[in-house]
Amino acid sequence: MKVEAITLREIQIPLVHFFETSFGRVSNRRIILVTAHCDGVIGWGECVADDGPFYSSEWSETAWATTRQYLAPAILGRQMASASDCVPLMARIRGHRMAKAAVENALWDAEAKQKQIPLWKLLGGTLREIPCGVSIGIQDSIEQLLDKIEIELAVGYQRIKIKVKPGWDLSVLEKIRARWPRITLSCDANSAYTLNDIDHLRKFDQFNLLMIEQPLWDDDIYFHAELQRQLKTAICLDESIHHARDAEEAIETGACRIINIKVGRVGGFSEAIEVHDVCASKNIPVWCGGMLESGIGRSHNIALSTLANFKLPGDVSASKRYWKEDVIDPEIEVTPRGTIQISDEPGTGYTVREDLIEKLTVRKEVFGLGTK
Ligand code: OSB
Ligand code: MG
Repeated sequence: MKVEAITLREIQIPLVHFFETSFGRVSNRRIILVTAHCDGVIGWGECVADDGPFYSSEWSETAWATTRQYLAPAILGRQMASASDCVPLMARIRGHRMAKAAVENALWDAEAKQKQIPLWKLLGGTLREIPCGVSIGIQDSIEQLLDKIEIELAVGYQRIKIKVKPGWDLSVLEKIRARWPRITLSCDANSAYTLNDIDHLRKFDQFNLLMIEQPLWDDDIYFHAELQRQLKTAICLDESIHHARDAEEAIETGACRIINIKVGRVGGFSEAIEVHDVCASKNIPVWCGGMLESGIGRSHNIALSTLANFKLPGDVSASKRYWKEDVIDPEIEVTPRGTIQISDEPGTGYTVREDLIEKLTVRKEVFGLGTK
């Protein structure tokens, strides 16, 4: 396929409910979307970068600038046998993985549509139904959090993950466990602790958690190994894993027993599959993380979650938990078993609502062969 044009677009959408982590609260999402126009087919990709450099150093503006100045020119007009051929074309550009992922995933989407096969099959997936969990942010009160957990359990979600930080951790977990001693529960610190907190972190062991996600620094692997040696609870790494070599290093040093794969964080589907395969070969289960994506990114997360080593429930949940109206049709729905059923339709199985996206667009730029 040949990339004839790339469209960059920024949409803004309010979340149904604010989402708070140890690094801050968001109420509105500002999302960069990429469309790749290839041989008459349009593929969509979503950049998961946030509206500020808080989860990672990448954010909306760096993604926009890097795509317009480096990524789009690197692939425009290029003939590719498959979407993954864009990886070497963009390799000279260091980092900027979320920006790259949006471009690469748009090409995978286009390729699946062109070949008239489901994206999940093109990625090498096999699972036909994927287990779903929810990530519940820090709330204004513990009572509010307990109410939210009750609602999500009633819907059928298979795993509850709460966000923790110093001051919103042990007492919260204690209340949850007092009410639900047996649910599958995990927590995500988004790097809120240091090794000075080791005695404090050991107290998390009493709650029988499925995992504690990213307790220490976002750029660290080595000291997570030190911490994992002192914890019974499995550590799961999110922020620290940027590519398959990071995954290998984390597994070999014993820094974690579980890995969260976010396709944006690792730079696109090709690298996500590599991370998945490394983990599979070393018997480390993975699950698919979320970044408060619109339906476009979410549908890509669903496709990725069909790979065989996605053994744990992911942060892949229903559209209505995030948006009054999602940008895809049908919206993503979860069965009473807490699963998402995988469609046999070509592409993602969800249609992008271009009319709605047009209404939500606050900025748009088209790069064609003439503008190269
Ligand atoms: O660490 O997994 C995270 C959201 C934004 C940034 C980081 C994270 C998250 C989530 C939400 O946990 C997952 C989702 O429901 O999309
Ligand atoms: Mg996380």
